[in-house]
Amino acid sequence: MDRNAIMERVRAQMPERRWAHTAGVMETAVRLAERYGADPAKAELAAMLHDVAKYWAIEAQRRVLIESGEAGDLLGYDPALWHAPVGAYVAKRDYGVEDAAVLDAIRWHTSGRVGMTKLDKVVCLADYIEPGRDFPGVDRIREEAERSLERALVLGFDSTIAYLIANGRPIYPLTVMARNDLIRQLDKEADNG
Ligand code: DGI
Ligand code: FE
Ligand code: FE
Repeated sequence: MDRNAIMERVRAQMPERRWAHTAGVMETAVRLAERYGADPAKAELAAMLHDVAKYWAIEAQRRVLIESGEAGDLLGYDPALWHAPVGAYVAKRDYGVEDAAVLDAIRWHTSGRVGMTKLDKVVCLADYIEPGRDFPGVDRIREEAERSLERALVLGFDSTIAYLIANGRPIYPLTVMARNDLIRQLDKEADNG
């Protein structure tokens, strides 16, 4: 499938406001990729498909996770996390995306992971700061995104973790590990610089 065919089909899958979010993530991911040296075409494709499974019924998502072998420890955590790996699976199966780097950026866009690639970071951060986003602290993350991809993403994870704590929700441990890993990278950079 070519770019426009994928775009139209993704759009038809979701309510118009989620498409507006997706379009915002695409635009922001391209800009961040150009700014920080990731592949803009891959960033756009990953952004286009990142929430493709967001509106699937939870039971359908559970089934895909189990059948695809992508479940890992996710079934024990918030179903809001599931659409990311389900999206990667669907991007490959239904949209013919073969690029492993693009599929990874989709797979890890919600939780993050240890050893996030530049592309993973760009898509994950774009998801936090696309123009339609409005949550406490988003402008500070947008400002930081002009200076440091990693520092901005740490702020993004901080806001999610703080929100989960404020609401008495469990935290998926990989999100904490992803945040710690980014801080480790920043500390190492500071030592070398
Ligand atoms: O799909 P989006 O709404 O665009 O954004 P997303 O893919 O970042 O989904 C985030 C949702 O997942 C958000 O409502 C918070 C929820 N969530 C629940 N537990 C965790 C979590 N997100 C992260 N990163 N880590 C968690 O432990
Ligand atoms: Fe998402
Ligand atoms: Fe999103």
